[in-house]
Parts: sequence; structure tokens; C-alpha cells
Amino acid sequence: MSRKEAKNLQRREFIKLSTGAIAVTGMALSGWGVTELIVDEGPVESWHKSVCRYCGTGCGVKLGLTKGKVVRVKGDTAAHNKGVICIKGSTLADLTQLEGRLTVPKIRTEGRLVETTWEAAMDLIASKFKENIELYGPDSVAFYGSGQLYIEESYTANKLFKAGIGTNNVDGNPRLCMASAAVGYTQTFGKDEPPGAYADIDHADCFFLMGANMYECHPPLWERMMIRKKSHPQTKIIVVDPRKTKTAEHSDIFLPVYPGTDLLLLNAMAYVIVKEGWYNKTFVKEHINFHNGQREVDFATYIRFLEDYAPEKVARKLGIPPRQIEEVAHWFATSQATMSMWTMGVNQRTQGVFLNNTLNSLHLITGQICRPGATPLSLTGQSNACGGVRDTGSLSHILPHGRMVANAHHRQEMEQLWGVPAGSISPKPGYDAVNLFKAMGEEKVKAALVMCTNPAQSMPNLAEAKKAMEKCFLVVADVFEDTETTKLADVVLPAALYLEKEGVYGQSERRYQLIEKLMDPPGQARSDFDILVDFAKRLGYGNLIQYSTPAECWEEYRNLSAASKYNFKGITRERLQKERGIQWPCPDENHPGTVRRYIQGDPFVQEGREIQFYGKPDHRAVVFLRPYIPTQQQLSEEFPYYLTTGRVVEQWHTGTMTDKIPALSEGSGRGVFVLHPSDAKKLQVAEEDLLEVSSQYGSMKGKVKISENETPGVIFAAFFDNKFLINLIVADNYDPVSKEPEYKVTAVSAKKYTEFSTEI
Ligand SMILES: Nc1nc2c(c(=O)[nH]1)N[C@H]1C(S)=C(S)[C@@H](COP(=O)(O)OP(=O)(O)OC[C@H]3O[C@@H](n4cnc5c(=O)[nH]c(N)nc54)[C@H](O)[C@@H]3O)O[C@H]1N2
Ligand SMILES: Nc1nc2c(c(=O)[nH]1)N[C@H]1C(S)=C(S)[C@@H](COP(=O)(O)OP(=O)(O)OC[C@H]3O[C@@H](n4cnc5c(=O)[nH]c(N)nc54)[C@H](O)[C@@H]3O)O[C@H]1N2
Ligand code: SF4
Ligand SMILES: [Mo]
Repeated sequence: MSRKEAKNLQRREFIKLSTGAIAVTGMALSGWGVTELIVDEGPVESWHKSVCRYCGTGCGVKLGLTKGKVVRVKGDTAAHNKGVICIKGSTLADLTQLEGRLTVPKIRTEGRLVETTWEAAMDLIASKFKENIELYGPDSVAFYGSGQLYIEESYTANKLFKAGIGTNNVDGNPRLCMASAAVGYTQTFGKDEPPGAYADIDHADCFFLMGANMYECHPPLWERMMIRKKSHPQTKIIVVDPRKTKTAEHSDIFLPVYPGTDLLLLNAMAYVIVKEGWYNKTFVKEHINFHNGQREVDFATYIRFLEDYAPEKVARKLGIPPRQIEEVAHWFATSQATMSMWTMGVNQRTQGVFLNNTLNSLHLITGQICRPGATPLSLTGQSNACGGVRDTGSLSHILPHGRMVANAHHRQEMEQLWGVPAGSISPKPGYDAVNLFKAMGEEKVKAALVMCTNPAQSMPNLAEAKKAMEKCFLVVADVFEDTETTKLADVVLPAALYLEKEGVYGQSERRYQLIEKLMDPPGQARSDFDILVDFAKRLGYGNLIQYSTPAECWEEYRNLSAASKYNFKGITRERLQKERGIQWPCPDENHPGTVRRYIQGDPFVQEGREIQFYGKPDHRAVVFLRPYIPTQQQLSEEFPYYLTTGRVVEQWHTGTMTDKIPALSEGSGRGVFVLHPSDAKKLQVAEEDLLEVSSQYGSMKGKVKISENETPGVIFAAFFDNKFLINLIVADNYDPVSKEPEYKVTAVSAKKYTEFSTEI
């Protein structure tokens, strides 16, 4: 089949043609393998080991090059994804050849972006930053980065701003995504990042999936779970999601909770587990402390706390019958090995941290942890949110390798490691994403460098965020010219795309993988790394950032890790070149890496100890008593529906990369409001009609799509379409601790939109 014909395939046919669910395997090349359908034919001159550009699954891929161009992509059978990649990964070749690339720096002059030289652009940026720092202090400037930058890039930006300039105003899109998971792990175990690994999928016989649409967002992991289920048909898959997603369709037990209520479910499960005696008494005694948020409490207090959450007391609010809560609690506690996986339905919530704590707690009280297949695994969104941002400490409240800005000892350690004078790192945490944009609006932050992210489409309460960006001196480094954020920029910098530069990615399971440079960037585009090193020099921090290549930066960074419990000193560049990713801790060059933490085999667990939660001073993990607090977004007469937002399999986030690839954009269609037939009937709308949806933040019009899979009263919209900026009406409430916004729950009204309705 030719490439053109392949592009004409309809979405469902396309998906049907892929093997299994929607994932495709490198091994399927002889048949109808999707990789064969959509890449250029012709001889391949050389194959190269690489990693997919997009999501936190971190699939290993093989890229076939001919005349310096990627012409073929296949999943790497030697990687953890065992050759399986999804539809986005299979179009990586197209990504490297897209039009609309930025090739020359531009400066806004009389309202228009006008081409300029690197010299002029970088000079202007440096002088604006310097001027603001001198006049208003270091906290008047900021870096807003991304879980898609390489480790060396985020590390450099973080070091420059925190140790050099002296501001902790370093944040980025992982705040919108992983902050609740990171805080959750840190509070429970004392250290961020999951204890387990993808390999646990091969051992679990109960999967508890909450607020995660793995079928569309982590397809190879979904596929791995399906393989497990095929060989062990008794395996139970439980899905908790207000919408009957593709993931839910394939589950054994589906709990369609009302949006925003499911901490009630987790506490009710704990209630049943304790009441029925399904908890693990030895594990509780040896490895757990109980804590109510203020102080340690005893087990009896925990039991009393849970009494408010008896299934019959919470069932109505949850929208789930009590019997089903009991059934799920039973499977969770009594299966041989239970594995939880969760993503944005849990993290993007005003109770995101409490939900993360409680998920971890369920594993702890049942002892469903520290064994193959038994583990709480938070799935990562972006390719490098873990390695690049969480591990390097590139958020406004943290420092590298689990250190906190607010901790004087941690600051001192980093000052010594970075060789800067005592007191260089400010004790004041910087702005988190939502408040960073608010601070731009209030002209407290006057100059910002935005790199590898598109906040003018992805931020909640978008109208306000966009207005704020207009008030700030905004520098945007992107690969494409036409993003919503470049439209607002004062200076635009052309960045090199992923295979046009080298660097390391770190994914969900603490696995670091190297991506080598395979081609030159177009025009004058430069890597984000080069831009940052140049910027540091111009600001006068050449002494602080002495390295000039990503490899030299990695050398500094891996050595630095030895002073922490992340220790990955043994992950050298040479090993990364040869091996298929290595999981930290990995303290020396002969160490094979660590699949599971906190158990014998983890280099930080003492000899003779089977399990040791060494992140905590007394080596015990914490079960928190976390009460359910309803979201501020309550339904009312004025706003009787819930809007929830998320993703579709073919598109990546704001669509700048994927929406330009016809095989993907034709598959997804355009941005729409998806509603249940009963709501469509109530609102008197048919498919394709226009609907006006309003929240306290604004109004939006869009086409209607009707689906039995939506829950009555819940409207779904994806956020990839820049002609349908759903975030204009999405609430910007956030979790009080993680500061992650609640993209998943906005109370809205809806009415049919006609020409006539505008005149009323
Ligand atoms: N195709 C594709 N894959 C991706 C991405 C992409 O853009 N496209 N992005 C990557 C990134 S950065 C991320 S963060 C992940 C996101 O991966 P997911 O979190 O799986 O994706 P989402 O669609 O954002 O949301 C997941 C689910 O949360 C549910 N949800 C909403 N409200 C609630 C609630 O109150 N309770 C519960 N339990 N569930 C709720 C939604 O109905 C939705 O099905 O995907 C990664 N993978
Ligand atoms: N309504 C709603 N909004 C959401 C979410 C949701 O569930 N619902 N989810 C949130 C989450 S979890 C996330 S992670 C964010 C993602 O939100 P964003 O980060 O804003 O979205 P992306 O499309 O990934 O933006 C990446 C940008 O970097 C550019 N780019 C690609 N490669 C490079 C490179 O190498 N260098 C540079 N400099 N630029 C590059 C791309 O062209 C693109 O403009 O969205 C958040 N927003
Ligand atoms: S699952 Fe994620 S990493 Fe794997 S191929 Fe798809 S987008 Fe790429
Ligand atoms: Mo994300």
C-alpha cells in the first residue's frame, strides 16, 4: 500500500489494521504492520537506536536513515516496549520532515515578528533580563520549561536560574501533569519516583487503573497488560473513570464515578479492607506509620477515620453501588499481585496529592508492594517529565535529586556541589505555573524564557494567561513558527527538533535513555542546550556553566547524583550508547541498574533487610489519613454539567507536531464537545450542531459529537485543536500543595447555538 493510500485510511480502519489493540509492533513488518503502511518505501542505508519523541512510555525505536532522512520507524524488540509502538510513534519519520519550521530568530518590531540574527536576538534577551534583574531583583525573571526538553537542557536552565541568577522561578508543564504524583510519592516514601517498573505488568493479576486512559495514552503498556491477561485469563482489570473510555470498554469492572469524587472510593476501599481484615498485619506493623497530616497517629485512629467512608455512606455521591466498592476492595487486597496505574484523572485534581497518597496507602496496608507485580505506578505523561524535570529538580519548589528549596541543608548541599557561594540559592520557592502566569499579569515577573511548551494553548483559564503573557517580555523557543505562544512572543528562537540534537530522556520507571543526533537542524535553528549555554555566558555566568556539550554536561550531572539516593553515577554516556536504557539507582559502572526500589537488590537497602523505605528517617512509609474535600467546581442551576478534558490517541497535546501529519489529524478529526445521547436530547442538539458551553471563566462554541460512552451530565473535550481552545473555559483551581490545576473538573452550562441565539 502506498503512503498516500495509507493516509486516506479512516481512523477506525487504521486502528483495526494495527495489531492487537492499537499498538503496532516492529515484528509485524511482514503483514499489515502499521509501520509498513505509513513510512516511505525504499532502501534503508542505516538503522539507528533511538527513543520515541512523545510520551513517558519511552518506547525504544529503530530509525532507518537514507540520505540523511528518517524513512522508516519500527519498535525496537530489544527495548522494554518489546517492539510495540503506537500510532504517534509510527509517524516519527513524518515529524522530522514537517513544514512550518522556525529557521531564523525573530524580534517583534512595531507589532510584527521580524527576522534577525542570533547575535541581535541573544543580545536583546540578555540585556532585557539583566536590566530587570538590576532594577527589580532576580525574582522579576523566570524560566518556563518542559518535560520534553532533554535532561542536559533542563539541568542547565535550572542551574543557571537557581544557582546563578538567584531565583527559583523555574517551572514548567510538568507542574500541569506530574506535580501531584511527585508530591504524593515524596510524602509517602520520602523520595519521588515510583518504587516499581513496567516489568511488574508481567506479574500482576489485578490492575487498578484510575483516571488513566492507557488504551489511547500509553498504548504499548496497555498492550503489555493485554498480553498478561491473555496468558493469565483470571487477571482482573478495574477501571475508575467518569467516561467509558476505550480503556474502560476493555475492563472487567468499570466504575463510572462522578468527576471529582473518587477519593471517596479509595477511602471506602480502605474501610472495607480494614473491616474485613484483608490488610497485611505484618506489613503494617513492620513498615508503616500512620499520619493525619499534622502528627503521627495510631492504627485505631486510622480505623475511626475510615468510618465516615463506609460504602453505603459514600455510594450515592460516587455514583457507584456499595456492592461494587466491596468487590473492588476484595480484588485489590486479595489478588496475588495488584498493580495500580494512574495518570491525569488523578493528578489534575484539587485533591491530586491526597489521591496519590491514598493510592500509595492502599498498596501499603494490603502489602501489595515490594513484590513483582505488586506496586503503585504513576504513569508519566511526557517523554522526559521524570528524568528532565522531577529528577533535575526543575520546578520552583525543588532542587536536584529530591532536595527541597525550603530546606536550608538541601540548599547548602547544592551550593557546595555547584561551587557557588553560600546563600546563592534563594530560600524562597518560586512561582508555580498558574501563579507564574498570574505574576506576569501583575507585572511582578517582567521577562520570561519559555522553552519547548505552548502555554498559550495548554494553560487553564487561558484568556487570563494569554493577557498576562502580553504584559511580559516573552522569549519563546519552539520548533514551529505558528504556535499560539509564538504569536505572543517578543522574541522567537528557532529550536532544533529532537533528532537534530542529542540528550538523555528519563521515563516513568527511572529508566534513562540516550537520543543521538542523526541530522542537522534546518536553517539557523539551534538546540535548546546551545541556546541556554549561550544565554548563560551573556548573562555573565560562563564560570557556572563551563561545559559546552551535552556529553560534558552529563558527566557533571551523573557525578553530582552520587551525593544522593538517586545515585546514577554508573550510567555513563558510553553505557547509554550501547545499552537499551538503564534504571537508577545505578551507583557504579558495573551495576546493572535497579528494577524495583526499597527491596533487596536496591543498592540503598541494607544487607539483611528485605524491605526498607530508606527515603524516611525511620525507614517506614507513611499512610496518610486524607479526608475527601469536594472540588470548588460544584454543579448549580447556572452550571449543571461537568466539562472534563483530555486526549485522543492520534494527537499530541497542543497538536503543533501531530496535527500537521494527515494520518493523525484525519484520524482524530477536529476538536468537538462529546456528549451522551440523553444530554443531546435534553439540549436538543444533533451531531455536528453547534453548542455553546460556558463556565465562570468564559464561553466557547464548538461542534457536537454524540457518544454512548460519555456519562450523562459530563461533556468531554480534547485540547489539541488550536481552532477550538477549550482551555478558555477550563477552571484554574489547583491542588493546594502540588499546585497542579484541576483540568478534569469544570462546572459548565450548555445550550444549542444558532444565529438566533446571538441576538437574544
Ligand atoms: N495520545 C496521546 N498520548 C499521550 C499524550 C497525548 O497528548 N496524546 N500526552 C501524554 C501526557 S503529557 C500525559 S499527562 C498523559 C495523560 O494520560 P491520561 O491521563 O490517560 O489522559 P487524559 O485523557 O488526560 O485523562 C485520563 C482520564 O481521566 C479521566 N477523568 C476525568 N475526571 C476524572 C475523575 O474525577 N476521576 C477519575 N478517576 N478520572 C477522571 C478522563 O475521563 C480521562 O479518560 O498522556 C501521555 N500520552
Ligand atoms: N484542557 C487541558 N489542558 C491541559 C491538559 C489537559 O489534560 N487538559 N494537560 C496538561 C498537561 S498534562 C500537559 S503535559 C500540558 C502540555 O502542554 P504543552 O507543553 O503546552 O504542549 P505541547 O504541545 O507538548 O508543547 C510543546 C511545544 O514545544 C515545541 N517543541 C517540540 N520540540 C521542541 C524542542 O525540541 N525544542 C523546543 N524549544 N520546542 C519544541 C512544540 O512545537 C510545541 O509548541 O498540557 C496541559 N494542558
Ligand atoms: S506510546 Fe508514547 S513513547 Fe511509545 S510510541 Fe507511542 S507516543 Fe511514542
Ligand atoms: Mo502531561
